[in-house]
Amino acid sequence: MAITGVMRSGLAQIRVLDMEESVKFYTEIVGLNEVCRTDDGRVCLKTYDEFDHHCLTLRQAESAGLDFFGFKVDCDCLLDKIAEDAKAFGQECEFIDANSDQPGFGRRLAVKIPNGHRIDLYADVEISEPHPMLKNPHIWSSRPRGVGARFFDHGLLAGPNSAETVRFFIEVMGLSKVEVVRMPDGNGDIATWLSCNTRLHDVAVLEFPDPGKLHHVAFSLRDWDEIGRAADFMAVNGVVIDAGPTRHAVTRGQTIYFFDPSGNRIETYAADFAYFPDMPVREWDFSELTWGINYYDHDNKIKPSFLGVVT
Ligand code: M3P
Ligand code: FE
Repeated sequence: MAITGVMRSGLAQIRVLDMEESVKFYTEIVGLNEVCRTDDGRVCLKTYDEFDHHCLTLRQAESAGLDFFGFKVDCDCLLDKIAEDAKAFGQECEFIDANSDQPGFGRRLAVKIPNGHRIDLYADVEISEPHPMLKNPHIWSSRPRGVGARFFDHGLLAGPNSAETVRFFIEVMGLSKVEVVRMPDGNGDIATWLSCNTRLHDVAVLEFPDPGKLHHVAFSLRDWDEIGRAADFMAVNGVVIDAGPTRHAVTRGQTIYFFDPSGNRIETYAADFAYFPDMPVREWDFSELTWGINYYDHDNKIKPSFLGVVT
């Protein structure tokens, strides 16, 4: 399958309260590598298995949360087309200069989407060290640290106007709807999972009263074995786990949710089936959501923090 157009989600900038404590968490616990720091103090990080310059930028601020969520497109020329389509859809957008706040990135198109989030689109990204070996490649050049996050995987964006947000992702950005959870009254969807490649999802959208809220950013692990080892590592190191290790029946992903020191929720996630755009949409009734989220929960209870805490 040729993956063209919008290729994958691959960048998030999140706000943290204490930079040094956060860098320690993301490097030693999550296992990201620090790539660079900007003049204004942002820290750029990447997983050990990525080529792109970085996938996570930390910005120190007074409150935690998500500044923007980014997608890589296959050609810089597509940014102009998406800008036109986004404006026609009724969304504000602006271009951000190459190599400005995100070192190693070409120009970006920042679009405000209907749920109050900002989506950045970019095409040109430099390769940074360390990256996967290219010549007679070993599986890694130095042993992954911490839980060993492999790759940027997805984000769950909470906010109002989910239906319009999903329509934007599909009509302007070309994503496909993979799975939905219906509203309690069956009118519309409370949550939608969307993909632009063969991943289960690149982004998910959750209906929530406050705009621009982050439920979580997820990094992939390979399988249940890595999820289990990650849970052990988190427990030994006193990481605050919000949910898991468990499996979602929605997406079938194996998962742990945990909090960074600023209260941003992070997920380590291992998907177990590939998505293709000719697959029909899988649909959940709201009444089945407890086991949809936590497959092994027979008490039909979800921790209130899991659905209530966002940053
Ligand atoms: C995931 C996922 C909620 C469901 C979350 C699901 C918050 O994070 O990766 O499939 O209802
Ligand atoms: Fe997730």
